[in-house]
Amino acid sequence: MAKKSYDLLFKLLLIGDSGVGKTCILFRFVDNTFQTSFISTIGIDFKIKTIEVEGKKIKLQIWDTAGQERFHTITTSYYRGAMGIMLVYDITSRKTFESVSRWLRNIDEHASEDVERVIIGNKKDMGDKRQVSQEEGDRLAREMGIPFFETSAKTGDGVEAAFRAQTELILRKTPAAMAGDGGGAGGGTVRPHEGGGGHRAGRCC
Ligand SMILES: Nc1nc2c(ncn2[C@@H]2O[C@H](COP(=O)(O)OP(=O)(O)O)[C@@H](O)[C@H]2O)c(=O)[nH]1
Ligand SMILES: [Mg+2]
Repeated sequence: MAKKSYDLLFKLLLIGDSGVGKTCILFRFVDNTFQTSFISTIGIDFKIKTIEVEGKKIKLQIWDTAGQERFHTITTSYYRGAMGIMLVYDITSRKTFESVSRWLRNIDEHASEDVERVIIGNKKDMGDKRQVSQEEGDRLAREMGIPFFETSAKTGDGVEAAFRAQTELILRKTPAAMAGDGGGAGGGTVRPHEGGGGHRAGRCC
């Protein structure tokens, strides 16, 4: 039988105000392309990219909103099964930065309790229009205990690093039996929060 082309499958989500560049980040990461126009109406569900982290082939299924964020109608169904959330704001729009705490509350309400979060300040290529300093982003993220990255979907700067960090966070708490060499069937969706093995990877006993 053909060998599975990946070891683990992680479901990630992009979230944040409309126009911050979520869809562009996804296209940059997966297809290495950039669109200058709004593409939020395409209504894609998710894109797939497999990356290798710590010797494991990890298939990332990355979900993008179909514009529901404009109407604040992101609910439990969007968050279901998510293991990681990339919360994006736009460094050229203070309003979108101020929304971050609201999105964090939304995540608390609707997502799994132990979902891994990363905060992203996007459009760092637009330094001349910057309204939120890197220090401010850093401070907020540190207060919340969440990793922080500035990115540019336009140049690609920081995008890969943010997804890698997110993936490593999830991998770290994946039960050792699933993440280990030759572990199980070598695939399937891993939901650490359903594993009942506590937070950190269970190299227990
Ligand atoms: N200069 C610059 N523009 C960006 C960047 N990311 C997105 N944009 C632009 O911002 C607008 C909104 O992007 P989009 O991905 O549709 O935002 P979404 O609503 O969060 O999905 C589009 O015009 C993009 O071209 C970036 O990193 N740099
Ligand atoms: Mg979009």
